[in-house]
Amino acid sequence: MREVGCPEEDLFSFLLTRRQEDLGYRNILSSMCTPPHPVAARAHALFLETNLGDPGLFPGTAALEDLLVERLGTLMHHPDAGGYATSGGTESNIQALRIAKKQKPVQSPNIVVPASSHFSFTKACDILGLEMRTVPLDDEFQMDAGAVDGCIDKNTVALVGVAGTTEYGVVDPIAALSEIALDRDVFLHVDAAFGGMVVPFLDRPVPFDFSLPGVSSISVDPHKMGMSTIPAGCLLTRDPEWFACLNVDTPYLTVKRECTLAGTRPGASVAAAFAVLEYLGMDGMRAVVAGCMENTRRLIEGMETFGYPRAVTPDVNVATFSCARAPAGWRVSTTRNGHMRIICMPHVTRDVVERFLADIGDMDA
Ligand code: 0PR
Repeated sequence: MREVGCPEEDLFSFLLTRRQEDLGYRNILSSMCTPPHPVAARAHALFLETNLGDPGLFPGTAALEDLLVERLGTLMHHPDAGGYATSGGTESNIQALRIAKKQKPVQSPNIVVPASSHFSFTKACDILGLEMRTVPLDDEFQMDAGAVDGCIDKNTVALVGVAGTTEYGVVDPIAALSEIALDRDVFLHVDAAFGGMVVPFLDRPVPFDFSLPGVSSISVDPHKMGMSTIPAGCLLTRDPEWFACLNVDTPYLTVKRECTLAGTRPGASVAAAFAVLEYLGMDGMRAVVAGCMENTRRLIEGMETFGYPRAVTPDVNVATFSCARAPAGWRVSTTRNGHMRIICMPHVTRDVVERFLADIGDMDA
């Protein structure tokens, strides 16, 4: 550290220089994040110093967290769901598996996940000492439900399905997984970190949530399609009591027990997440999602006109192509199978899609 502090103007000019090295979202087609909605930024600023790790000091902010859980639970067809605001999909997935593992104490616990599952499950298995059993995908990049039953045994503590896969944007056959989970009496966690804020707003939503009786818990991230500030995730459980198994004693705090993974937790991004839902309502979210889906369709159609076929028709706003190279200046990502991957987030407007397609056309010319 410096012996004597830096003048504020010098400091901020240094910070600004670094900030200007960041890429603007303008040409980023590879991210599941997006600039926060203006009401999210405004709410965030209002709650900067709040800490949900000691909720008795911030009862107003804690009440907002409860409201966020109630809103998201309702969206997932279970207004009485338990839940709390996490730092994102990774923490939600870890915590869901912690609950599942505690509910079924066995010698060598395993979980059954689709080959498409996010790498946060690899972290979770490492931390929790779980064996990860991977189920292959079908031609549509969905978990092959027919192969699930054979992977489950007496040591299986959880089955995982993904609603809106990270790489191909498809929803696993959650209804079939729900049946299997009930039949085999296994905890079913649905990773809807991305799709949880998309699928409920589609014209014809595929069932993936608590409306399916076998679904035990759901991850859903406001900091992705919920246009909140970072970090804002949420873990929801069918039974609020399930969180009790994670409780540790916190004798000197305003609350005497805590089930969260993090101690100190931001209230700002939770207020931001709530603000967006409240401000837009179902109607506003449907409009945002309809726009993203329309842009996804236009992008796919445009790419195919240039001879770059889609890898799959996605259920959410993730488009993938057989296309080896992106035009200069654009950030796209590449899936493990080598497909170009573009996420049509709210900042990827129709105008952005048309500019990208024009550049693809020029590249071929
Ligand atoms: N589950 C799913 C289905 C996800 O897609 C992700 C992240 C997670 C869990 C983990 O969520 P957190 O990152 O919030 O812990 N999906 C994105 C990905 O890995 C995250 C991301 C976002 C990556 C923006 C890059 C980026 O620029 O692609």
